[in-house]
Amino acid sequence: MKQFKIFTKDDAVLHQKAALVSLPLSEEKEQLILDMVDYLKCSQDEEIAEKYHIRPGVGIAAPQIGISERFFAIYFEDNGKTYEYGLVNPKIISSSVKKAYLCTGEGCLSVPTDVKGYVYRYYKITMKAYDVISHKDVTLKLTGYPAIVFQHEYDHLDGVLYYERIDQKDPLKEDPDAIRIE
Ligand code: K2U
Ligand code: NI
Repeated sequence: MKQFKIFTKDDAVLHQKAALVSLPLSEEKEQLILDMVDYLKCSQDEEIAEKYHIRPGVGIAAPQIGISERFFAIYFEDNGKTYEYGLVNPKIISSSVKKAYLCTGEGCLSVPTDVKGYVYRYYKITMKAYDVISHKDVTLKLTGYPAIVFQHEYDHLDGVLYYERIDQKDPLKEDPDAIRIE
């Protein structure tokens, strides 16, 4: 497993708008993104995570490893489906009016201390990107938890951290029109 230095909210790279990646990808960059996917897989294995002292993650974006470019890795299972992607220059091309939030709130590998509060995001998104895993341009229609995860990573490319989306005056405010994801 390639070990990465995880940059934190105190590092400027987490607060910048990342640059588009020139395509076609170099072999090195392709391998780096594959290593990021592998890192996520390893982070979800308790033994490996303990051995390397890494926090579990379902996604990791380039700025979090100190690279201000527009790509992120995804790896998680949800409702029997595996989401394994290395997305380059992702773009949200449509989104629902309906919002959703995780009832547990969110966390972040780059934010050592969790910030309590609901993070309202689009319930549904359509995202276009080049995917390193399939070596294809993909159009992903995402709903619910998967949509939340991809938006969290997409935010990193724009220098936005999840706690910036929490209502500081009323962090646990329940929007009755939003879908609460358990
Ligand atoms: O970007 C990151 O820091 C990775 C986050 C992604 C995340 C997405 C949606 C909501 C919260 C966080 C980490 O995966 S946070 C840790 C984690 C691990 C397993 C499941 C959920 C969250
Ligand atoms: Ni994060």
